[in-house]
Amino acid sequence: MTQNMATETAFFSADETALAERFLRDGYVILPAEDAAALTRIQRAAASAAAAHLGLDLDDDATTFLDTVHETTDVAGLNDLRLAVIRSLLGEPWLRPAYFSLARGAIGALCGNELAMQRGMGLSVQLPGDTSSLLPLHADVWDGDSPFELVLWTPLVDAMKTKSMFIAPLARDRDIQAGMHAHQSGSVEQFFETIRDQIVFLDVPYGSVLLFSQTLMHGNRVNEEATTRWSLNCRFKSLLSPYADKKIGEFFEPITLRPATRMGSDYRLPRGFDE
Ligand SMILES: O=C(O)CCC(=O)C(=O)O
Ligand SMILES: [Fe+2]
Repeated sequence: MTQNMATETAFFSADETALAERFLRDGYVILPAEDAAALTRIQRAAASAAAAHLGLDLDDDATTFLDTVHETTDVAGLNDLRLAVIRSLLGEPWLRPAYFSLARGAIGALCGNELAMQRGMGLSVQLPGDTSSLLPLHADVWDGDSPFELVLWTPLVDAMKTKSMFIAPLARDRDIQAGMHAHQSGSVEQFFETIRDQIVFLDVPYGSVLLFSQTLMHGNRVNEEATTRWSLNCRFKSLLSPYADKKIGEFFEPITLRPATRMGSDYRLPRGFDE
């Protein structure tokens, strides 16, 4: 292992090595968005779509508009609002490249530079006190995702405490998952109570992004802060790493296929060589 680390260090830049060490220690990293203009554009597009859906005007302050959307919508209207906004965002051809640009360098360092990106994207909107749109503790890998995926999670407003998501840091997660079978008869909520003191809520201010491995247990709770949470999530993986249920061409799409891989995939040995 020590030998390996030394060899790896010789091939990686100091920045890449430092980032890799943080990721391998915690299972996640929180970083400033690499392309601030792209984040502003995405936030503005989300707020504009929400304002249009609600029949409201949007002034210059998209952050305040999103933070206070619970003043103009209720739980009954929430899912329609969420769907209207994500449809509008995904209808913009610039959206997915802009989203990738928020963490292109970090994804490259942690995952590789020949990538598949989720075709869709998730949007969470959590009104203060809303109990109806919660994602209980889970790891996506339990439900058909590949363990090789990295999730890029981007808040469009400050996401602090219960307004954010929680995660079981890597140092705790693997032990907890190893002992989980003992809790199989109870509910997820009961299980959550047993590990409550081992999870952390991730403070991710607007302007930053979170990259995490969805093999770590994570989820959210009732937002007990005074303002509404808005966040996007999208999965990336090294193009040629193993897939689970979510396949290339359906759920994932190659975004940075390199010419040598394209040529190699298309190559067929002349007849006779493989017989
Ligand atoms: O946004 C959240 O609270 C949870 C997100 C999540 O589960 C995911 O992106 O896999
Ligand atoms: Fe998840």
